[in-house]
Amino acid sequence: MDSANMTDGFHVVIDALKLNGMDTIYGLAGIPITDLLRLAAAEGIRYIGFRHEQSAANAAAIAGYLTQKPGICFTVSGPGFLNGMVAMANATTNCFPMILISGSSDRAIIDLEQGDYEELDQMNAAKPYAKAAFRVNRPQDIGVGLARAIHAAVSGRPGGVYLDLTAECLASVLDAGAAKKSLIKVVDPAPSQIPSPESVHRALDLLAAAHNPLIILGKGAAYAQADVQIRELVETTGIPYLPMSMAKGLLPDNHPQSAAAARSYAIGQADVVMLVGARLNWLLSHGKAPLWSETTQFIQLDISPTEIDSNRSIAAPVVGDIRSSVQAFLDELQSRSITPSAEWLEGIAQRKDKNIAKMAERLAADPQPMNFSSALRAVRDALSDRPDVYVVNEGANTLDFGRNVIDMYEPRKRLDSGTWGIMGIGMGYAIGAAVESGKPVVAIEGDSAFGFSGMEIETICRYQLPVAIVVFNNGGIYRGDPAGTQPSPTGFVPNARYDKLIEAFGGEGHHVEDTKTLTRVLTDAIESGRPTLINVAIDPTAGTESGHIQNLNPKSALQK
Ligand code: ADP
Ligand code: TZD
Ligand code: MG
Repeated sequence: MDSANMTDGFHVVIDALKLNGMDTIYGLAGIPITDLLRLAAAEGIRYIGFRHEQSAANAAAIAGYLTQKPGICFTVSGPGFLNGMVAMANATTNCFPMILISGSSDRAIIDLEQGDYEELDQMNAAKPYAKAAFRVNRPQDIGVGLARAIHAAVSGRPGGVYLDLTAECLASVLDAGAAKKSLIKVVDPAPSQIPSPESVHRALDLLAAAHNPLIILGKGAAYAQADVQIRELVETTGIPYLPMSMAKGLLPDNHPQSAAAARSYAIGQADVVMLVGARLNWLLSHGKAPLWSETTQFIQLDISPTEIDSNRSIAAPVVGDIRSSVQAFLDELQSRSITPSAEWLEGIAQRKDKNIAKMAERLAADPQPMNFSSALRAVRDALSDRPDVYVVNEGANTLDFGRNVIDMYEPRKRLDSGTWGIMGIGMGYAIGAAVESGKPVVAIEGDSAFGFSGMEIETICRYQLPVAIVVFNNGGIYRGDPAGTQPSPTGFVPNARYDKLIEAFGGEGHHVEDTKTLTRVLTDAIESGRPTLINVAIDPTAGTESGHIQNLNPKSALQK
C-alpha cells in the first residue's frame, strides 16, 4: 500500500466538516472518537470538550438556533451517545438544527447482541427522537452521510439529526483521491419556501376584517432571522403583539405595541390571532378555554404544513418560511391597510398601565432575605445598559419570574427551558452562546436547575468563557425545607455555597445576601468577562410549587 496516497475515515470526517464550513464542534472524548477530536483540533477546527455529553449536545443545539448552521456534537458509543440523546431530542422538540455524531462499536457484535464494549444499536435508538437518523458503514460514504445530515437538520422545520459512524468505518483506509471525490459541499440546504399567494390573501382578508387583531411571535420567528421584516409588519399594521419567551427581544420589550403586560386580556379578547413561528401547544394553553375564546380565528405562519390544525382549527394557514411569508405580507400591504380598532388598543393600554404599576410596586420592595422579584430586579439593573448580553434562564420560579422581570432588547438573546420546560440546558446553552458569539452570557439559574449541568463550570473556566452564573438559591426545587426537618422530595442542603464550586477551577465565586451587592457584583462580572458564579441567598419560603404552572401539577385526592 502506498500510504502517501491513502487516507482514512477520521480524516474524511474532518475534510467533510471543513468543506461544509463546520468550524466549531462540541463533544466529549473516548473510544472510538479520541483521535478524531485530536485531528480536528490539529486541522483548525475549534473543539470544545465537555464534562457530560448532554451539555455538549445542548451547546451544539443552541449554536444551531443562533447561527442557522447545524451545531455538531461528537460522543462515544453506548452511554455517551445516550447522554447526548436527551439534548438531541430536546433540539428536535424545539426545532433547533443540530447533528449528534457518535462513534459506534462493532456492528457484527451489536446486531447479534454478543456484548461489545459500550454496545448499543444507536441508530435505531435515536430514530424516534431525531428528525432523521443515518449510519455510515463505509468511509467512502462519509461525505454523503454528512450532507444528508445537514439537509435534514436545517431544511423545513429544523431538528436534531443523528449520524452514526462505526469504529470500523472511522479506522478504514481508502484512496485519498477517491476520498476527496466522495465529499459533498451542500448547496442551499434551507431553501426559501414561498407561501402561496392565495394563502397570503386569505390571511390578509381575515386581518382586515378584524377589530381586535393580535400577533404572537414565537421562537420560530426569532430563528428565521427576519428581524427587520417582522418589525416592519408589526409597525405598519399597528397590531399589538405578544412575544413567546425566546422571541422576547425580537422587538424590544419596551416597544409601545407589546401587549406582554396585558397578556391574558389580549389573548382572551382577540378576534383574530396571527401566530408567527409559534405552536398552539401547552405554552399557549392549546388555544383552548378558559384562556382563549371559542370565536377567535387564527392565522398561522409556519414552515411545517402538518403543524396546522394540530390543536384547533386554523382559518388561514400560511405555509412557508417566515422571512418569505412576512415579506409577502409586506408586499401586499403596500396596497391595502389594516387598522386595529381604537377601543382594542385603548383596552390593552389600560391593562398594561395597571399591570406595569402593580409589577413596579412588587419590584420596588427590598425584603430581607431577598425574594425572586427583588433579586431579579437587581439582576435586571446589572443588565440594563447591556442589551448585547445573552440571558440563559431555567428553573421554576426562577424561570417564570425571570421571564417577566428581565426585559430583552435584541433578537435571540434569551435562551431558556423552551418547549419541554426542561432542566439541564443551562451551562450547555451558556457555553454554546459564548463560544458562537464571543459575547458575555448571564445564566439565571434555579439551584435545582443549575445542578443538572453544574460540573460544566470547569469547562467555562478551562476555556475562560465570559459566563456569569447567578444561582437563585432557595434551597430546593420550588422552595427549601424548614430548618431542622428531614429532607423532603423537593429540599436540598440549606444555605449551600455554590460559589465555592467555581473557585476550585480558578473562577470567581461570590455569595450575596442583598440586592445592591448583587447588582454590583454582576455588573463587574459582565464587565470583566471572567467566569463567575454568584450564589444568591433567596428566602427558602418564597417560591410556589411548580412556579406558574401549578395547574399542570396533579395532586393526590387522598392527601391533605
Ligand atoms: P414558541 O415556543 O416560541 O411558541 P414553538 O417552538 O412552539 O415556538 O414554534 C416554533 C414554530 O416555528 C414551529 O412550529 C416551527 O415549525 C416553526 N419554524 C421554525 N423555523 C421556521 C422558519 N424558518 N420559518 C417558518 N416557520 C419556522
Ligand atoms: N427534570 C427535568 C429534566 N426537567 C424538569 N422540568 C424537571 C425534572 C422537573 N422540574 C421542573 O419542572 S422545575 C424543576 C424541576 C426539577 C426545578 C425547580 O427548582 P429550581 O427553581 O431550584 O431550579 P426554583 O426557583 O426553586 O423554583
Ligand atoms: Mg430552587
